[in-house]
Amino acid sequence: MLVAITREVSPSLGDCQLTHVARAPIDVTRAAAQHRAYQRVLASLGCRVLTLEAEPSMPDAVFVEDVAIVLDEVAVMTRPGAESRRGEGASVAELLARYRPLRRIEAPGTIDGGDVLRVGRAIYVGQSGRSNAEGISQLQQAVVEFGYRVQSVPIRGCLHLKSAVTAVRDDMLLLHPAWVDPASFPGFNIIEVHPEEEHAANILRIGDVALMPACFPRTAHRLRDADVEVVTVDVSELQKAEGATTCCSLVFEEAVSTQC
Ligand code: CIR
Repeated sequence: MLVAITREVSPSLGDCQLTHVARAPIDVTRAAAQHRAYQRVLASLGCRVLTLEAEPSMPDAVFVEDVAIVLDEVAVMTRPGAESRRGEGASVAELLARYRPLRRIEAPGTIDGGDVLRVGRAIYVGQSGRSNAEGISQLQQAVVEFGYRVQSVPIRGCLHLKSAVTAVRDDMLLLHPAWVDPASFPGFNIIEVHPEEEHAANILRIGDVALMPACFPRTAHRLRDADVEVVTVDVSELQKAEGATTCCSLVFEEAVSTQC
């Protein structure tokens, strides 16, 4: 069974961090309705959706992906690059501790979960404004015993690595070449986002399904042409906060067999 940890939209979402997106008024009521629809889609795709209470004093707390990296064997609590986001992890850690042993990124390390792309035993981490070399090194030390290879990847012009690239399947990536070099991912089949849909690379993979924002039909078409099942959800208000589909959940297998 898949579990999806989510958190209700904060009433202060309009005061969110923004780096590469111009500030526009956010309709928080509409954002909350879109978030509930997102949760319903996760449930329809087989996830048991857990919902943490909103954090009124933490505008970005709905973006739970950034505060933890959940692997089969362990969860690593991050130390987000934006100071305003460092309090978001406590309640997520409390919940995650029921499912995984926890490790932590410590100061001066920083990592945002949005920079972490896991494909099989490979973990790619974006060298972004949010994730520094010390954080990436600590992540490497936290997971090496489980056989993961951590590799840092340069990005440009976007917030996180997963703004630029996500995995559609274990052998296939959806990628925006202006933000990350496809050569960083040798051996993968690469689908590029449609040039007029530069924010379209962030898909949430649930089994064989790619969940993506509804506003990127031409990239969705490219995925369907590659035989990928695409489900869409309208997250337009969350996109104004520089979020998309991966950022609003932490999805993982509830129980992991440790038997060979
Ligand atoms: C931030 O700048 O931290 C938030 N406004 C958006 C975070 C989105 N996170 C993600 O895509 N993983």
